[in-house]
Amino acid sequence: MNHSHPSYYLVIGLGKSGLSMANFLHSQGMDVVATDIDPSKKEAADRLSHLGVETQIGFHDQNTFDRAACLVPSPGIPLTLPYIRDAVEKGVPVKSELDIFYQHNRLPVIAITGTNGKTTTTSLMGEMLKGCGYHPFVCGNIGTPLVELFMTTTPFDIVVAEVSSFQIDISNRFRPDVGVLLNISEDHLDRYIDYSAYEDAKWRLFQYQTDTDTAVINFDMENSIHRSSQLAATVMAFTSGSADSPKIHARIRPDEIELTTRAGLTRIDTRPLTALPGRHNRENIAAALLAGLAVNADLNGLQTGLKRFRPLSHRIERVTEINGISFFNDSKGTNADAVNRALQSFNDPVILILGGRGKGTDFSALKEEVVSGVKAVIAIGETKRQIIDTFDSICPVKPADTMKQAVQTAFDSADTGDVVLLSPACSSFDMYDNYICRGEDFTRLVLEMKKV
Ligand code: UMA
Repeated sequence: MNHSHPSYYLVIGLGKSGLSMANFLHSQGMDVVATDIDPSKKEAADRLSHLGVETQIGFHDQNTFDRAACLVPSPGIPLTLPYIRDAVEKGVPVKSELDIFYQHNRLPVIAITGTNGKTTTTSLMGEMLKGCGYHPFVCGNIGTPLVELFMTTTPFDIVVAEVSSFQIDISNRFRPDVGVLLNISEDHLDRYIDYSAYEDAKWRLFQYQTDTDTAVINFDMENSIHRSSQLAATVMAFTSGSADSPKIHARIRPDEIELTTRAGLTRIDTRPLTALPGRHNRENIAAALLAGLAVNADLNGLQTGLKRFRPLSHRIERVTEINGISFFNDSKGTNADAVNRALQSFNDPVILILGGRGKGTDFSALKEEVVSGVKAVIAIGETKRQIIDTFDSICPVKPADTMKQAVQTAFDSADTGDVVLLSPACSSFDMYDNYICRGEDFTRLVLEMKKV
């Protein structure tokens, strides 16, 4: 290292988030060093080197961590990484992506979190705001790093950010004008000590809000009414159940959402919204409507955007039909709750392709839905053994070594009228680069099989 004075920001990880961050900090005139443990990140690093950013690729050097003025880890990198832990012990501060964004941002921000539905709700929120004439910058965990806002010339007027617990976890300032918490269920238990630590991370979204901000909260979550009473922000809640509180502004019914606005009660018929089926989607819609009202968006405009919205790929996405068997790609279903929600969307028998890299998830949370609607489970990936052990006594479980074999076995196990569903309850990293590659591979294999 040439840096004799600890004046540089050390960006750790050169995935999507780190690469944008390194570019942004450099554009702000900061001295930046970027490091990634993966040697294949050399190409990305070369582009930074051309700008004058020093890079360390294929290794991490403790000395570089210890001498930094500040560490900026990518969201996927935990603070327990020994290089980070050691540097922090020596007094090196950590700055989060969210805090750096917050420090430079001047636009109103709607930040959306939750275990499931946050990507759908974020993109729906964007579409609804467009329906009102806004120009939203839709960003965050959904795929566009937040700081990209500062490197574009497009005149956006509001930010809609999907934020993960990983991002919230290490932030000490981030204060959204509107924070949305959709739901919390078991996930990422490979990163958190226990479920309650994960829950706390999600609730931290509201930590720095004041009484001029709004917190949109699902009151069906355990302890949510009590937790909400301790927040500084104005709470606007929604419920699908029988929760009772003056803070409830949206009640979700089987075919409609009852919305309480300043103008009184409005009923929104959800039956024509076939792109957003199921109770979980009605919850996502209710949350987005409340967040829109919190920024004073026009209800008619929000509904115009809602009607225009088209579902995202890899989320219970219909691929095709072969011999009367329907194939659905739900590669984004990376935890048990998401898979339960997907299974609840079908009335026909399901052949479920399950497995991948485990995240400490307990598959037995799926047992009830598997008993009631699954004809066979096809087990793939590193969690194959665990899946066989969990379901063998209640349903036929067939192991497959590749996605191709899984698709073929699922097809062979299905009859006309059945559904083949890829909804793995696991991350994809044992077989693919990410859930998108997994979903694309599944789709490709199904379409190839159709040709045959
Ligand atoms: N790395 C190191 N050292 C380590 C470990 C990793 O250098 O010890 C490097 C890896 O080699 C890799 C980089 O760190 O090059 C990866 O960083 P990352 O995992 O943060 O991935 P990014 O590509 O920056 O993507 C992140 C989010 N990823 C995670 O939170 C895991 C993306 O969310 C997000 O879209 C993107 O920033 C833009 O903001 C993805 C995700 O899976 C979709 N999120 C989780 C979820 O939705 O459940 C939270």
